[in-house]
Amino acid sequence: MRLFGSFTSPYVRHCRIALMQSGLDWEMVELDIHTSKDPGTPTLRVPFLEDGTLKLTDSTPIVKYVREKAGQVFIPDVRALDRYCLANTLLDAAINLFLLERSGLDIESNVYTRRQQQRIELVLSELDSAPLPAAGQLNDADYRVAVAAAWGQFRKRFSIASHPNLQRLLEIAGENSIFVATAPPTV
Ligand SMILES: N[C@@H](CCC(=O)N[C@@H](CS)C(=O)NCC(=O)O)C(=O)O
Repeated sequence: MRLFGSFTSPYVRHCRIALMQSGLDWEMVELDIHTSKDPGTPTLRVPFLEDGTLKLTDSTPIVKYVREKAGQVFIPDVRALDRYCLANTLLDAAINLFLLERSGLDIESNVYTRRQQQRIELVLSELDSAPLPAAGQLNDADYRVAVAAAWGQFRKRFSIASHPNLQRLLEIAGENSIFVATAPPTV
């Protein structure tokens, strides 16, 4: 099984966590989606996964596929699934602003990008109000929130200084060696 992506992407990180925890045979194929001429995915995004003839183009089916192939479960609880989706909304908005700013857009002077910023702050507050997992008991909603919060700090796209539960979640996730091993490179 081959996972295509970058070591800085939070979506790829979550897939790598699931794969490293699965015991399955897999390899990572590093891909810079912004410079690759023919990346091999219609989304023009990473991650994507190939397993024989199966091709998956989004981190959610990838994590679900890996968990189930390894005999594990992927978010059976609807409230946890909603939290997972909120973390995706946070990431999508923050990555969108990151890429728009990098492409030269003044994100302060545009009505939609200001709405994206507001969305980030509201979702952070909502995620901060959720109960915390016990150490060693993270589910895929917890991992998704943790990789999102960590990516926001890594790229300095949002602050969690006023969100103590999110800070604590990162501490709990930081006790997991695979979460630590998949952290984005600092150089
Ligand atoms: N819904 C997708 C989002 C993936 C995504 O946004 N990936 C980013 C990297 S973190 C990307 O490839 N962005 C390139 C672009 O938007 O052009 C997933 O969950 O896999």
